[in-house]
Amino acid sequence: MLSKGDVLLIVDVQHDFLPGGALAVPNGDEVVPVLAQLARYAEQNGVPIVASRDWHPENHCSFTAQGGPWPPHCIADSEGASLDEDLQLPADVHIVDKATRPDADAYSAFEETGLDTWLRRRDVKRVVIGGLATEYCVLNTARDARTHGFDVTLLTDAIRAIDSSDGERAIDELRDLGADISESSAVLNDSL
Ligand code: VGL
Ligand code: ZN
Repeated sequence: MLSKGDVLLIVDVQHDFLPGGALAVPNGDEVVPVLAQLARYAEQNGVPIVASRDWHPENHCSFTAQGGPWPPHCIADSEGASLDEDLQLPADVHIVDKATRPDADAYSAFEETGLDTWLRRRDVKRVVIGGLATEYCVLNTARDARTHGFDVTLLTDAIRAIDSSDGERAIDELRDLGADISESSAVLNDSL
């Protein structure tokens, strides 16, 4: 279940990471209905929802033109950077934008976003995480959540990797860091 002390953190479910996007994650669209259901359930239970966005300037250092590893993606205010509408997030979702400066990349939603403070003010103890991509922004966000002292539940049916073996390694690392690795049904089912 989701209850007081929990937050639902949806990582980077943006058009550019979905099929047809500039940096599409294979089968990334499969997380959308799962996260939409979780968001509805969180809202019903008064559990806050945070959605992170990768939010780069046009000349970002992670882009190939600047010698970085990625094609241009998630350019601030572009269509590709917008959150997928099918998530149907409530109006009071807390949006966190990251990697907004040209000269630094940031894979974690905790990096220079004030997220830690925001969560502490709301007495959050556990961060329930899904989104894209498993071995980049999900991994770094979940790792930082553990470093900041939060319990972490990683939802295996609500994440997808760019590379499947890197994704498996990311899950193993988070398990070793004490994250609970579960399917969303374990969170949605009140009897568990
Ligand atoms: C991401 C690659 C580049 C992510 C962001 O959100 O996982 N991956 N920028
Ligand atoms: Zn990026």
